[in-house]
Amino acid sequence: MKQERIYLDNNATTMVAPEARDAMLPFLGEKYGNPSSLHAFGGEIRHHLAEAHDHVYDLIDALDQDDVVINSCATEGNNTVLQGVYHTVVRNNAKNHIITSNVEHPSVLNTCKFLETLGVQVTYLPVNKEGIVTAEQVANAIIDRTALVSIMWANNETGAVFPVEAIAQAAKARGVLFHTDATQVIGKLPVSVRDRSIDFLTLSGHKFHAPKGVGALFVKAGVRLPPLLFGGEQMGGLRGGTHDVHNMIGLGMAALLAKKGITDEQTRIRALRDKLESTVLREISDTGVNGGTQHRTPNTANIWFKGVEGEAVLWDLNEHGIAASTGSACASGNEKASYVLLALGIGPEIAHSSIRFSLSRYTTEAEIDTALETIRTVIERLRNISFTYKKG
Ligand code: 7TS
Repeated sequence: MKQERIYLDNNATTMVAPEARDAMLPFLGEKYGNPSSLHAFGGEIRHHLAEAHDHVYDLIDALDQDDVVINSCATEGNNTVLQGVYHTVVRNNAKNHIITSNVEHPSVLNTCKFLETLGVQVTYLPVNKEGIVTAEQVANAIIDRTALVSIMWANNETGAVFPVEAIAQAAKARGVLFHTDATQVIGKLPVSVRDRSIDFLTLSGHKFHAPKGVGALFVKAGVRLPPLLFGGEQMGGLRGGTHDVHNMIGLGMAALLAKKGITDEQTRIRALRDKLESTVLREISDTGVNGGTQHRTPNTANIWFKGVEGEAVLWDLNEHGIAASTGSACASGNEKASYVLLALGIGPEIAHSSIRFSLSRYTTEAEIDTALETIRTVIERLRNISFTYKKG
């Protein structure tokens, strides 16, 4: 009998929504025109793309005058913003300081490290125990030379939600550009750029049931940002390259579904996450939650299990058909504790014993019940064979 598989790694990627897949199929078949062509083959595509594009505007509450550039992923968006600001502001105005946090995704951190080699000074603000930086921290770090503040809206490992609106206001008050990597909040909590304090926002479609390989970058009306990819006039000249038509259609449908589900669906997901977390904490001794629980994306639980190796837990869970994730990154063959968890002030042992469970609209209560039973069995087994684990 084929084992049932349970997917609890939705912060890594999500299943493509069947509605998005169905919407895309004609564009992998008879509707193959290039939307930049003047003839009817192009015309019919333009019409569909405009509709899909509108759904992405709606999802983040952008104005018609704003630019929403459809690109390949959040990594591309984050690079476009950081490298673009370097070219427009840092090089031209001698403002050579960028503020970010120490728990950003590598697409922000590694781009910042690269900019440091070009002479940019970067402040990596430390997060507090809750896993966030405050607007006050950001305000205090701004200096006359600050060109950009780049702070994520929600963290991928802990789900911690940053006070982005307040941080954006703090940057705006000092005339500093503000960027947020909203990859992990889109589709999970309402997102709006309507109050005009956010200059750039990046997102990735595959985190909310669009296909992989498509994302978006919001650029507020009136803000100048050069393209990362120079080419034709696609995306108003902000990103060259023939439109990725089927992926854009998938993104549009996923955006429409995400906007619709933001309340009811997310309430259900939150209840399932809370059930998973509270049952683990109640029924398995020596466990705890990493980061604050108050301001968190509704789908994420990052739990430590004293005395076990996260990798071993993952492996055992996988053997039982359950997919989750450790917070740890595997760098050049060395198992390193997650830099995000260490940044919260958690010791390496606890960080190494941590597992991220992330749910989605397709997660069922029956799956959570099965997962709970398996987690119990796996942790018990690993602790029984552990030389070091002592209850208490
Ligand atoms: N920003 C954040 C906050 C992310 O979580 C990720 C992916 C990215 C950017 C990059 O997205 P991409 O589509 O360009 O790759 N985060 C994760 C994760 O947590 N596990 O796998 C990928």
